[in-house]
Amino acid sequence: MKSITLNTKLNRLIGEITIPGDKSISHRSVMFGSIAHGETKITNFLPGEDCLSTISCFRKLGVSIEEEDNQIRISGNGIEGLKEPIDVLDVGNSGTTIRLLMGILAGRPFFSSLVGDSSIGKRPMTRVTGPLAKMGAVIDGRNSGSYTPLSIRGGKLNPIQYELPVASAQVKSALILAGLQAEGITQIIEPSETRDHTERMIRQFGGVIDKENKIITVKGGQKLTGATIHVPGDISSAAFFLVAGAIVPGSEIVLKNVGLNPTRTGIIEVLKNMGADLEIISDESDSFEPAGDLVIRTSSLKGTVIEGDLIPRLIDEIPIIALLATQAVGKTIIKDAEELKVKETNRIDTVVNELKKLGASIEATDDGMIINGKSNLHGGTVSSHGDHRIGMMLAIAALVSDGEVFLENPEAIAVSYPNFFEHLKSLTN
Ligand code: SPQ
Repeated sequence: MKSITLNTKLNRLIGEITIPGDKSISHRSVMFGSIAHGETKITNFLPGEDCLSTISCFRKLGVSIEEEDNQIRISGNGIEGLKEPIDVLDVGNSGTTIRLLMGILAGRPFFSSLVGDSSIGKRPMTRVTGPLAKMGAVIDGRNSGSYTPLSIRGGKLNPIQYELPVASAQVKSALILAGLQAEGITQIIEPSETRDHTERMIRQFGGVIDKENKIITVKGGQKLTGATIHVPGDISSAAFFLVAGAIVPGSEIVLKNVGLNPTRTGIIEVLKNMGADLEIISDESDSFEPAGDLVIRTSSLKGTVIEGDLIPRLIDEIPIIALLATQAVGKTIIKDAEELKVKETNRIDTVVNELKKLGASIEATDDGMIINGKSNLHGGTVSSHGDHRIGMMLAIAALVSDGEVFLENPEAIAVSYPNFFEHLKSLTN
């Protein structure tokens, strides 16, 4: 699919959708199932391309993984059961796969090599390879180990006390996974709290990890045991329909099974601050990853400021929040979000350039963007630039644009939301 013509201005979106499994949690469930002893059963797994890359890498490491619909069964032989791969490990488009996998491979006494697509080739890896090398892993790669292709010869690891220079759940998780294999106690200090799925997953697999005041402590040599994991829906996927429901006139959308982990719910706070009519209608907060059902209705919106500790809690939602801000009255300022520059694309530049093509009043800043609303968007030709979140944001933008919107490279959306267009269509019938 090279390009598609998207729905143009719609009167309303009505209906109910069940949000597919969380990408971050799906990755981690396969990783932990693969390094634990015994059987792991995963339900509501996200069959997005990124998570399938994780499965393919662990199969190459000798793990038996069966897939049927959205259910996965893993027969784990412990982390010491992983085998030297005879082939390169291809992570596709997935930053989570490569960075977390490096944390695991750093402690394994064998050689492996990692590659990914052209977007992965531009994403910085020193943030992970640097501290892992300090722990004792031998890592090399293009530009002195900064970029893929990368090679790792793992082995005995020393524990580390490490203050993260950027708020990144991927770096934190890679160091936790390496720390689980080190001889002693590893401590990681976060500048701002990031998603804590790795920490929750360790406990679910019978391990111990402590967290106090942004300091995470993990002991090496723990034995993890296979578990049953139910993956809640991905709030980052739900975000596209939350925004669609808020900005398409006359809408009411019920979103079932949305993950409500507090380290991920920044989008809910922003929508509420901007005046959205959003309600949590049921909430299962006692499960290992909280989830619930939400309803969103159209309302008038006002600009806001998004900054500081809130940024890591909604980092992947910023492209769709930028669209939301074009439909709000007044100025929205997004700052402290430099990390957007090193995602699947430079998401500051891509969001600003693509939304400008549809008539938005939006400017890039060094660490974010400034949006002036409310704008009447018009048709045009836009591109996902191979970035799933940009593709979905533009598909939602088309719903409030006058005139046809042509989206180039829509296939990128399958990275995290393979049935996105089916869900969108079901709300327009
Ligand atoms: O996996 P990948 O490609 O890095 O995916 C993205 C996304 O938009 O889906 C980022 F581009 O999400 C990251 C997120 O930005 C997933 C993630 C995780 O599962 O740990 C953490 C965040 O990245 P980081 O660099 O802040 O740790």
